Amino acid sequence: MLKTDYIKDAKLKIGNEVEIAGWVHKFIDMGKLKFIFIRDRSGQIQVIAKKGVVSDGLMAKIIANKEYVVHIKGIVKENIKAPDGVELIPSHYEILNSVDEKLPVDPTDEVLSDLETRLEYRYLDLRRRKINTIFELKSIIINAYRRKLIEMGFVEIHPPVIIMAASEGGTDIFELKYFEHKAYLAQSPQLYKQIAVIGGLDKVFITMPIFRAEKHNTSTHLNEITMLDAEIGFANDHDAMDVLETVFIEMLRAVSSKPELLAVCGAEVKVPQKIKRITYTEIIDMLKKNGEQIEWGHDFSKEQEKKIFAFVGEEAFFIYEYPTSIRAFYSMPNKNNPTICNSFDLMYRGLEISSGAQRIHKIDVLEHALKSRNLNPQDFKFYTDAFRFGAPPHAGFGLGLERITMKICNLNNIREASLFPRDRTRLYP
Ligand code: AMO
Repeated sequence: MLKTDYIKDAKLKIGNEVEIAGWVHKFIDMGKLKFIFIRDRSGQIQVIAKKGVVSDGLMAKIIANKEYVVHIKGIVKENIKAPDGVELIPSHYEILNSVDEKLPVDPTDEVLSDLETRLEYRYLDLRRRKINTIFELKSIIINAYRRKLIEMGFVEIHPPVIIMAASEGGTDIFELKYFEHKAYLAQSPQLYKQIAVIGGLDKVFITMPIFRAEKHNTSTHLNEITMLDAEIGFANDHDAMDVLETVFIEMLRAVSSKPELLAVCGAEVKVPQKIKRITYTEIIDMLKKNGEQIEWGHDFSKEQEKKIFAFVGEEAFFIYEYPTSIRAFYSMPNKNNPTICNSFDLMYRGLEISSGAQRIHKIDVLEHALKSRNLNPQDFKFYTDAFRFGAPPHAGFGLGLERITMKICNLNNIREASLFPRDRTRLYP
């Protein structure tokens, strides 16, 4: 390795020799004294640009070009005037790589660029502390999800991404050529996680990329996301909400244990003990009482979701028992009132971050549900056949990782929560 320590750790080793490697963040010329600030993923350190170690020629290059890649060996010293009271006295200074052109995006945050330019040069944007922290937090979120479900006895499975039938219905699906057949990119692992449960795996979870060919560009939609799914055998919608509640609280707890990372994003996270459950019908009544124009049976607009958040007054809550007509075909109609189904959404900070349901497990009800949505049961034969040989009642949910990350990190646009976002116009880089 070219370094003994990350800069954050090197700063704790007062009096010791360390080796660090990173980028030239900035340069300060105070006449006799010159300082170079070196940055890596963990932070920055002030390095004295000592004559003899840093030649005049080298120094001129560094002054002219931020973002040179350097390797420095030296002793860590206390200096109350330096940031964090620490600086590095170098004994060896080596340039590992240079910068060819003027930087199109400034990793030091001195000059801010618009989102489109930042995404174009993501490798430079990512060097910014806030931006790489978003992805550190995203990694903590997905790992908390995985860890908690494994602890609860779930098995991680890996369904296909190339599929032959739309898992969420006919629209919004990317078509592709699969040798001499027509195939699609998965909109979700829905049908496969259900088949896995019917197959006896009982409690399964998935983390995978999924694709939605939605044409509209919004600040909360992407065309490729990472979906976190779970499916549970011998369970109903309330059992699935119980699991989602446990795992979501665990995800919030995991990020709240890193306040220093949240602070970089200007974010704070409160961890609830319980998550309130409110029916769709109660929400409609609440909206109407507050003068909103909405009829029972309609889905909420993004604006209405924000208003609901204000009326309910909780950061996280479930809305359940949606009208059957606005939910996916596999959602189980309620046995006392089939116009509603045993489905739910999890709302967080005014945005739907997850949806789920108890599934239809009776073949006749399932075929009827497909036909009533103008879907051909023959196209779903690989799936519907599984229900003829002893399918247990089951339920589950899917969470959008980018939406959770966006809300936790206080981001205005979901693209910020995707390393290389795919939207209506962006397929590159
Ligand atoms: P649904 O289609 O509601 O449900 O998706 C579940 C969650 O995935 C996220 N999501 C998106 N995020 C960003 N951009 C998009 N275009 C996008 N589409 C979906 C959201 C959403 O809540 N199979 C069911 C889940 C289940 O019932 O188990 C499903 O896919 O956070």
